[in-house]
Amino acid sequence: MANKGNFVKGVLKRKAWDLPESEVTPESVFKSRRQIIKALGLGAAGASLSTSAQAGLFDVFSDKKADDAFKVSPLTFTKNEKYQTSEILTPETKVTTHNNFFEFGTSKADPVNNAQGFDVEPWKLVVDGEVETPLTLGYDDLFKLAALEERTYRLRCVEAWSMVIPWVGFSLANIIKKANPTSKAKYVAFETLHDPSQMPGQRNRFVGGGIHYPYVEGLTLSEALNDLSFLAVGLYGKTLPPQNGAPIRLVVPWKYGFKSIKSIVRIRLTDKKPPTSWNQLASHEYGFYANVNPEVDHPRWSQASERRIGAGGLFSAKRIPTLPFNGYGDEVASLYTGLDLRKNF
Ligand SMILES: Nc1nc2c(c(=O)[nH]1)N[C@H]1C(S)=C(S)[C@@H](COP(=O)(O)O)O[C@H]1N2
Ligand SMILES: [Mo]
Repeated sequence: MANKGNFVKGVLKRKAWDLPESEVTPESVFKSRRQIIKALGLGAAGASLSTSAQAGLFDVFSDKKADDAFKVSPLTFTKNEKYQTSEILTPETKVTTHNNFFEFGTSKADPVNNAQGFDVEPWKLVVDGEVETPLTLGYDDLFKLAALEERTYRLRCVEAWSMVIPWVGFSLANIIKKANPTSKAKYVAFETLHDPSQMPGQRNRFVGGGIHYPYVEGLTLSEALNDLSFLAVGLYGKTLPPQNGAPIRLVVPWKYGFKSIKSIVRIRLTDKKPPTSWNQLASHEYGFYANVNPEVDHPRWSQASERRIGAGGLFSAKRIPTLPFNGYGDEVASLYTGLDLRKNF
């Protein structure tokens, strides 16, 4: 898909839709990612390889139905009335073309352009560690673990943009309870597929943004058992497109988006706090908790507001105030009583 000719062109002259991040996110965010690349000694090549989405399979400005092009199928589910919103949904074409999935490249258009060959069938998801009943689940099992429901959640990226997305899936608690945690279980560790043959970012540190793959994430057991913690197998009524984390991904709406790990192959219950990918890469910038918090700024930019992506994409996105716990404080604030959320960011 991405090819060298386009790559060279991309360095000199980007296509309109492949705007540099400096134009679509606060300048400081752009700098931070570049500084990480620089600190890793990846140099100019690292900064410019992110223009690999030059093939332009999907025009992020067009309103043509993106799902016609993706391998997705309709799902049967009920609407969970408790988790609906009067907010305007982010259009499906934006949800499926503006992505962070560094395994497929670091530009927002890279995942949609590079992930269409991603094979999710067969799939294997293992649930193990501190459990009485380890589980090994195949692709079809993922859709039968619990009755599928639709929930509309806000997704707030640490880069200060946000979306409103109707997910289809089930509470994470369902799968954890099926595995019967032992009394030692205190945390839940998650792991994304490691398959460099399918994921260009895992073959090449430039493309993958310097992350040490596989991408890993974690929650405390009480966070994981909170009803809001969700395993999504679909969005907008259909199975997940690869760029959104097919076939199964986590959605933790009160935390920054990087906690919502995609394409999960392992869920391991542990007695110790598990390592997490962004924290490993830059621990002073990305903590374990990563709760959305307008009062605790990222070291180099404010988290007090965010740009809500609507029909116009990032360019016309409205800036709105960021809410504590992304507006889910009633459900989750009690998980953190007695914890200093400035230190535990
Ligand atoms: N494995 C994996 N999971 C990931 C990421 C990633 O790069 N790799 N990016 C995270 C970030 S930073 C965000 S904001 C969300 C984006 O989800 P979306 O593309 O479905 O909107 O996925 C998260 N999950
Ligand atoms: Mo993010």
